[in-house]
This record gives sequence, C-alpha cells and structure tokens, in this order.
Amino acid sequence: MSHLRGIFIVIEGLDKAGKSTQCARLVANIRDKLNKPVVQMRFPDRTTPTGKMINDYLKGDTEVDDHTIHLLFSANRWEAAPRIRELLLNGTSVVVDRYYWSGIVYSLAKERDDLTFKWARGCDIGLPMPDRCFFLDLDPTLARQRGGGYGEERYEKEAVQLKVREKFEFVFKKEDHYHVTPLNANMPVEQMEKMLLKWAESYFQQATLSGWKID
Ligand code: DGP
Ligand code: NA
Ligand code: NA
Repeated sequence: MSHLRGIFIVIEGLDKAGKSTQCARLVANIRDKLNKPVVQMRFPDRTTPTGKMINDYLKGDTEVDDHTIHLLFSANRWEAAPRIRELLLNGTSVVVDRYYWSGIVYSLAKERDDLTFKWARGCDIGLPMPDRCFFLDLDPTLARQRGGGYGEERYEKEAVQLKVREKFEFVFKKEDHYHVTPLNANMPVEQMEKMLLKWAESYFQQATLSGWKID
C-alpha cells in the first residue's frame, strides 16, 4: 500500500498582491475539486507567543532591534515546522501564505550592512522546503490602488514595498530559483485561481510516494 505525502505550496508576494485570497481559494479547490486533505497556514502566525510580539512590532506598538525581529519571524516559522512535516507525511497538503523568502527580503529592505543575505537566509536553513513557491508579482503602484490602499502597519508604505520588490528579485536570482514561479498578479483573480489549481492537479498526477522526500 502506498500513500502520497502532501504537497507543500508557498504563496509569496508584496503586501496586497492577493496572496490571502489565492491561498484560501487554492485550499478550497484542493479540498473540494481534487478531493485531497489540505491545511492552510500563514506566516507570521500572530496567535503564538512569538506571533504576538511580531504583531505588536508590526502595529508600531513596540520597537524591536532589526536582528531580533528577524529572529522572531524565523522562530515563528520554526515553531510550525514539526506540524508541517507531520501533515505532509500523513498525506495532507499544506498551503502557506508567506515563508522564508519574506523573512529575507523584508529584512534586506532595511539596507543594513550588518544584516546580510547570508545572515538572513541562515536562520531559516533546515525548514521544510516547499515543492513550489508562487511569487505573486505586482507593481507596488498598482498594489497601492487595490481595495482602499495600504493599511497602517509598519511595512505598508510604497517606498518600503518598492525596496521589498527589488529584494525579492535579488533573492530569486540568487538561490532557490528552481523552487519559485513568478506570476504576474495583475490578472483577474479567477484566472490566477485556475492556474494554481491546474498546477496542483498536475503535480498530484505526477507524484508517487517513492519519488517524494522532504528535505
Ligand atoms: P501579512 O500578515 O502577510 O500581511 O504580513 C505582515 C507583514 O509582515 C507584512 O508587511 C510582511 C511582513 N513579514 C512577513 N514575514 C516577515 C518576515 O519573516 N520578516 C519580516 N521582517 N517581515 C515579514
Ligand atoms: Na500586510
Ligand atoms: Na496577506
């Protein structure tokens, strides 16, 4: 008897690129159209103790040193890693809204000489690797115009978003490019939804337990 492990999908992008919508729809489609068990997660998970500290920082209620907050975001992912592994091994797929790529780029956007790519990447080495990361790419000028503009949180400013986008491009060129598929997020929601579902469907078709491992 063989059973397939779940697939691990990450959706990355700038603020307001449509990640949350696409995650929710992909999860519903995997469950209802492909009839596979699936769980949706997001980082930062603001419900845990590290998540509460991160939330206070994002709201501007606290000031936290740049390295320290980077480590907290990373810890917020690490504390979920055993659950992600367990779900995948038990055959449940996992769709995640943001992952370590966000971790790197939001820190690199601060442009500190002592906060390097190597340091930022290092903290998340060893986390479960997704089968695929979809990067919903959207010009920050267009993103800003979406649904009421940016909110009030720390990074939700056009100048920051432009920097973050530049850093995403830099990071995807640098490493893990084979895990990442950039998608132009300036397309109708339904079209993007269909593309992601199609990808998941064909991935399930190709997959066999023997060919899959978690690294
Ligand atoms: P979200 O809940 O997806 O809107 O994310 C909240 C904000 O936190 C968003 O501006 C992106 C930022 N963010 C997400 N992950 C990380 C991370 O690992 N490090 C840093 N510095 N910022 C992050
Ligand atoms: Na946000
Ligand atoms: Na979001």
